Formats: sequence, C-alpha cells, structure tokens
Amino acid sequence: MDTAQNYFDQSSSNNHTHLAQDIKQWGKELGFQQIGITNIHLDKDETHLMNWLKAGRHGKMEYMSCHGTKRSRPQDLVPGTIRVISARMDYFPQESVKAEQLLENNTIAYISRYAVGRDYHKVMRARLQRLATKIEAITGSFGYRVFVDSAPVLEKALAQKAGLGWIGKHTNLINHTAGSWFFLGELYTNLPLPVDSPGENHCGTCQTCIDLCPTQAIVAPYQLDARRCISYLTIELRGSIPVEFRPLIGNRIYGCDDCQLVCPWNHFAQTTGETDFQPRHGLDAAELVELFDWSEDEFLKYTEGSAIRRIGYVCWLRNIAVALGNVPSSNEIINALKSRINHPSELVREHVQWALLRHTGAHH
Ligand code: B12
Ligand code: SF4
Ligand code: SF4
Repeated sequence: MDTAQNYFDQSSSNNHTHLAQDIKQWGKELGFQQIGITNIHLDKDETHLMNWLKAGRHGKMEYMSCHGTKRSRPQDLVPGTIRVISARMDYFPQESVKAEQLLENNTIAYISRYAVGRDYHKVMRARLQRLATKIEAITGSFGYRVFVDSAPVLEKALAQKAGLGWIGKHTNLINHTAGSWFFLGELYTNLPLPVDSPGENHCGTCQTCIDLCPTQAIVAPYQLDARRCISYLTIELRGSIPVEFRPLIGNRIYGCDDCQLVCPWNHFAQTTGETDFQPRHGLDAAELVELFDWSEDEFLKYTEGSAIRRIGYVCWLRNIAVALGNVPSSNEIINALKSRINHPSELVREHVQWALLRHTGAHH
C-alpha cells in the first residue's frame, strides 16, 4: 500500500502521466491492441448525431434516440467524468473459408466475422473491468464505469479523439496499421489523465466502400442510412425486411462486412489471437439449408454465448429464408423452404413465401 501511495499522489501531474503509460501497458497485457485517452468534448460529433437522428436514419433503433444528449456528453451519463479511456480489440478470426469466397458461394451462409465466436460484450467487459481493478490498486477507490456497446456512448468518436484511428467513409473506425476489424470499449473516469492526440483521416480520395455497398447504404461520405444497411436489416430490425432489399442481401444472414472487406486499409489486418473469437460450431462456413433446419432448441444450443442469439429464432429463420430465396434453384433449396411454409410465425411464413416465389419464377 505504501508503494502505491508513493506512486500515486493526487497533486502531481507527473504521476498521472506515469499512470497513463501504465494503463496502456496493462491494456496490452490484458489483450487489447491499443488504449488511448481523451477528454469529453464531442461538439461536432454531437451535431452529426443529431442530424442523423433528425433524418430518421436510425430507423427503429429507438435506443439511439431516447437518451437526449447523454450519448454525446459523457458527463451527463456519468456525472464527474472528465476522461475516457478507449480500448480496441481485434476480432477477425482464422477462417476455414475466405470471406470473399463465401460471399460468392451463396449456398453457404455468410455470418459477419465479428459474430462467429463468443459474444464480444462479455469478453471485452471482463477485460476492461480487470483494467479498472489494476488502476484501483494504485489510485485507491476512483470514479469509473465500464462500457462495451452497452449504453449511450459515442464509441467511435471517442476512439478517434483518443488516437485509436479515424472514422472512415463507411463510418467504421480504422487504424492505419491494423485496419478496422476490432471492437471498441471504454472506461469513463474522473482521473485527470493526460490526453492523446486524435487520429488523422487517411481515406483520401478513395470511395470504394461507397461504390461497393450492396444496398447503397452509405448515402454520402461518413453518412450511413442504417435503414438500408444489411447489418441493420438482419440484426436490428425485428419485423418484415422491406422487399426492395431482400434480393440485395444475398447470403448474408447475420450482419454484413462488405464495406470493410473492400477497404484497402484491411489488406494488412491481423487475425485475432483470442480463442474466444474463433468460429464456433462451424458458423463461419455453414450450409444455409443446415442452419434453416435447426429446431429452436438447436438454435439456442448452438448460439449459446454468441451475439447471434439476441435476434431470436424467428428472425434467424426470417434471415435464412431471404438468403434461400437468393440462391440458384434446386430441389434441396425448394424442399427446405417448403418445410417451413406452415411455421407458426407469420413473419417466417411471409419470408418463406417470398423466397419460394423467387424459385417458381413469379414476381421477379
Ligand atoms: C447503432 C450502431 C450500428 C447501426 C448504425 C451504424 C452507424 N454507422 O451508426 C448498424 C446496425 C447499421 C450497425 C452496423 C454495424 N456495426 Co455497429 N454500432 C452501432 C452503435 C451501437 C452506435 C453507433 C452510433 O453512435 N451511430 C450514430 C451515428 C450518427 O454515427 P456514425 O454513423 O458513426 O456517424 C459519425 C461520423 O460518421 C460522423 N458523421 C456523421 N454524419 C456526418 C456528416 C458529415 C458531413 C461528416 C463530415 C461527418 C459525419 O459523425 C458521427 C458521430 O461521430 C455502436 C456502439 C456504440 N455505442 O457506439 C456500434 C459499433 C459502431 N458497431 C460496430 C460494428 C462492428 C458494426 C458492423 C461492422 C457489424 C456487422 N459486421 O454487421 C456494422 C458496420 C456497418 C457500418 N458501415 O457502419 C462497432 C464498430 C467498431 C469499429 N471498428 O468501428 C461498434 C463501435 C460496436 C463496438 N463496441 O465495437 N451498427
Ligand atoms: S455493412 Fe454492408 S450494407 Fe452496411 S454499409 Fe457496409 S457494405 Fe453497406
Ligand atoms: S474503402 Fe476507402 S473510403 Fe471507404 S473507409 Fe476504406 S479507405 Fe475510406
């Protein structure tokens, strides 16, 4: 305890500099690729967020609009907050089949690469909590809260300010040495730590992601209309998927990675060493008909501890039905769809009917 007290003296900014360095080192030891520190001023991002909400681009994600200014003002969410410690963790798994090949072979399901392993919320939160405990051992009790995509937090804007990268035109955070296949998490704190320099934008004149997005969801550089995004349509939307988007969804049954797969900054990205993020139950390259055949019990069993579980069995079937409507016709596909034509859920039945009509040639 004596050593801790000597090391940390509230009155000395030198000691906060030392502590900030240690936090970054501990972060690496805990499996984060990078840690950065920023203040709480998000003025420009707040304006962009408000405009985005005003335009209705969040669709039915009410959790985006119901928190007032809490999302863009950390001190309103956790009073006393003056700094944000932002952390990133790589997730791209070792694949059995390359993502690009999967998207070409559409009888195999494409599940976005962040979701084929264990739910990142649990993994990241536990590590951030351990980081907080390490800090506490030095400073004694201090004010903090841990977040991973769990509360109204403007994670990408904070990470950009903390020097972890820049928000690309596709609206994901990109790091110039690591690409964009990483999650973000934060510690809000009242410790007066020194802040890092913000990340600089390196998109330049590139606009590949805008041109290649299957649904043209990136409506302008840095502006995503979530209502058009396959990630929103397959993960966040609970009701019927608008018919105009169904053919464009292809074989993507949970999320979408296209804008990141085509981004030049991801050519040098590393795969993750975390065993938790490696594919489970062959979910990185499973046959659509096999997944469509799962009973609800099987769905619950095979998605245990995975983020996929949160969409529920009905939306799982809805998504696979759409994908089966998009694959080349075969008896196997048609029979699989027919097996669900009397499913108790109206939502499932409606998507199955749509898919069957695609195979019988009507309504194209
Ligand atoms: C809502 C949400 C979604 C929504 C909307 C996405 C979005 N762009 O907002 C949907 C469901 C579509 C989605 C999809 C995905 N998501 Co998401 N999502 C979030 C969430 C919960 C909030 C994001 C948010 O605040 N949006 C608000 C809008 C206004 O922000 P924005 O579009 O980024 O706009 C910013 C800038 O572009 C700029 N801006 C906006 N308009 C304008 C206009 C001009 C003129 C200019 C100059 C700038 C500008 O300012 C804004 C504020 O900083 C965060 C977690 C969190 N709490 O932050 C995860 C998060 C962003 N998602 C994440 C991931 C991994 C994904 C997917 C890759 C998952 C997948 N494979 O399917 C996709 C990627 C889709 C994409 N191209 O963005 C990660 C991103 C990690 C990273 N490296 O960036 C996060 C951070 C979760 C996490 N903890 O790791 N997501
Ligand atoms: S995740 Fe897919 S649909 Fe959404 S913006 Fe990126 S490429 Fe477009
Ligand atoms: S594809 Fe090009 S424009 Fe899009 S985020 Fe990557 S570098 Fe930026």
